Amino acid sequence: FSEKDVSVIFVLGGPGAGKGTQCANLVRDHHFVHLSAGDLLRAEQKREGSKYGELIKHYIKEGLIVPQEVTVALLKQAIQENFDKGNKKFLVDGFPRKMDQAITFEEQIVPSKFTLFFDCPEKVMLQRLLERGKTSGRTDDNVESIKKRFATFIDTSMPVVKHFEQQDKVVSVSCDHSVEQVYDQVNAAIREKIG
Ligand code: UP5
Ligand code: MG
Repeated sequence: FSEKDVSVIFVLGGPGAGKGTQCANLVRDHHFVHLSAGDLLRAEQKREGSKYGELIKHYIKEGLIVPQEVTVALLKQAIQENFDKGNKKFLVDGFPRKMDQAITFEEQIVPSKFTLFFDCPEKVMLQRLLERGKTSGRTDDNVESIKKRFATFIDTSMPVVKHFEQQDKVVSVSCDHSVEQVYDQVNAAIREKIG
């Protein structure tokens, strides 16, 4: 895709920072297509006949990053399908969370416009995830998996945020506030960058 045809905003931030919640607000008000890499992986894991089901299940429970070939292919397919229906604006949520994915996506699909980064203290994220875990049914919303997700985020995903910061392509939002207060910041960032 060319950057003229397709706008991609990466949405990054720790586990439970509120990426999905704020993306839903942006879909409502700005008509983005919301593609959560985690949701795409969970759907692929459940898909009958998927050869990656067991692999995805293991990586998610362990808080590890699924090999990029799987995730990039799922995203590429989802972008193509939505593009064919006339959609041009995409929020890519929870991706890229490893340097190799960032480079592959921008080379093989399209360069990102910018990254919306959700900055959130670990103890706030922990509390949110444990609360959600009571009803989410997610295999990774338990203390052991959450700790592993935090470690992967710091070691593997923060370098991606730093990489885009060096290109001056990151807008940070502070997330230890109500959903509405966070959305005010998100909305301001989108208006400024996209209009
Ligand atoms: N909540 C949200 N905002 C709030 C606020 N301001 N105040 C109070 N409560 C707030 O929110 C989490 C919870 O907090 C919800 O209950 C919400 O109501 C509340 P949510 O919006 O769901 O946060 P989000 O940042 O989306 O959290 P999520 O758990 O989805 O983040 P992760 O990044 O951990 O999960 P994801 O689904 O992206 O990835 C899961 C796994 O998939 C990864 O660990 C990894 O194993 C794998 N993966 C890959 O391998 N590769 C990828 O590219 C992507 C994922
Ligand atoms: Mg999410």
